[in-house]
Amino acid sequence: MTVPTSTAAGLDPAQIRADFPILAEQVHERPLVYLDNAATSQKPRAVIDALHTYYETYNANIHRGLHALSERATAEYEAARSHVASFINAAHPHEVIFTRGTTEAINLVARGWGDENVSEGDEILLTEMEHHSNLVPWQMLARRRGAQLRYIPMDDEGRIDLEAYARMFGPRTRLVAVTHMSNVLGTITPAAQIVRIAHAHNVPVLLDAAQSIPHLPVDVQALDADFMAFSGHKMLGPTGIGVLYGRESLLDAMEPLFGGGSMIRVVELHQSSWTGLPDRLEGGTPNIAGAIGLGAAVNYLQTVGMPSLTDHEHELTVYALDLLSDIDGIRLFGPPDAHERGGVISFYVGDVHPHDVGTLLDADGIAVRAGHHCAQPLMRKLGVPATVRASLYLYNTHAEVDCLAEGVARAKAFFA
Ligand code: 7TS
Repeated sequence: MTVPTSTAAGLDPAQIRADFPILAEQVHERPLVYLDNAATSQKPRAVIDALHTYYETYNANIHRGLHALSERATAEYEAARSHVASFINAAHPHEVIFTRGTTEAINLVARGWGDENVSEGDEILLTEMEHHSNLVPWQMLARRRGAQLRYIPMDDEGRIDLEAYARMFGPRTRLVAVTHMSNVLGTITPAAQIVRIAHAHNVPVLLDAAQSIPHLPVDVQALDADFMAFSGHKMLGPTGIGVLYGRESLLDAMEPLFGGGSMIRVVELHQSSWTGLPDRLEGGTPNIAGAIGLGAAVNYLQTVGMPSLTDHEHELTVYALDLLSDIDGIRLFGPPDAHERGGVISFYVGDVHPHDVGTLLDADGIAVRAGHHCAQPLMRKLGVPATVRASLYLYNTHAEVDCLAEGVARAKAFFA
């Protein structure tokens, strides 16, 4: 693996960029400026190599064969689980359940925990800034079980009103499910306080950590979170692999969603019994290559050092907010103070439709996302149909932020 540079003065993006082959690509004959990291991140060579090596040298199914390749594949798959567990400081590797991504992880909890623990008249607390994948599974659960969804008051910049939140708890409150970082506003939520207040009422908390784990040091034990969901592809890993972290006692009590191979102890014709964690919740052949790739991604992030990655992104966010706010007629969403947020920057320029801004930026080789970002209720709250969203990661540079600001100013002038 190529060792990235990380010094006390911070990481060196030039050195980091050399590890990401795609960043040397041209788009529309212009150097690629990739600012769509909240949708998915690019992959370092260490991750691409881990996938190659698996398929080229030890591809086999896991936990089954008694042959050498299967033993190696099993060892690497389980090593990846241990890397992820130590990355988030889980108490045990078996508290890390591999899923397809955040969406599957949240659905697993809504079915496997929700169907067992939520009944008619019970309440689930959410926010209006959730990604659809931390909203629709709870709507489905509420419909199945006759439960109610209640929304924690927050301002337009995604700051949760903790006092109002604390007053929402009652005998019917069963779960709090909130994002740890908004994929539209960039707001970092006060997760530890949210958990502390919920636990005072014996209510568990699920954190949607899809946008936080790739960008912030996260310690599940310090946060005392009960469930946490995240996706490998947003943190330098492959698509099709993600994680449900769960406290052992909660995972143990959960019903499996997928019955099949690997998750059983004994199968009879009319009944079966389940095996223990983590296999019980991972029925069927998993994404072996994906998990191994995610393990390599986590190693890469640890070598860079999450604190220096966070510092670099913070510096770029301050710079980007500063440059963009100088553009006439721009409306920037999310907290203006970069200390309250990560590097996800949504905006609207004058009367120009976000899709038009996105198309013009693309012509300059700049990749951003324009749309509702799978957060339609939040768009409604903000009073816009869509936003343009630039999202930063460890390999982005000040020069790329300059390109973005110049591109947005040009788009504004073009449509004036
Ligand atoms: N939760 C949050 C906060 C997200 O940002 C996303 C994906 C998900 C859940 C779902 O993750 P998945 O990997 O299961 O799809 N967010 C985005 C986005 O903002 N643009 O594209 C995907």
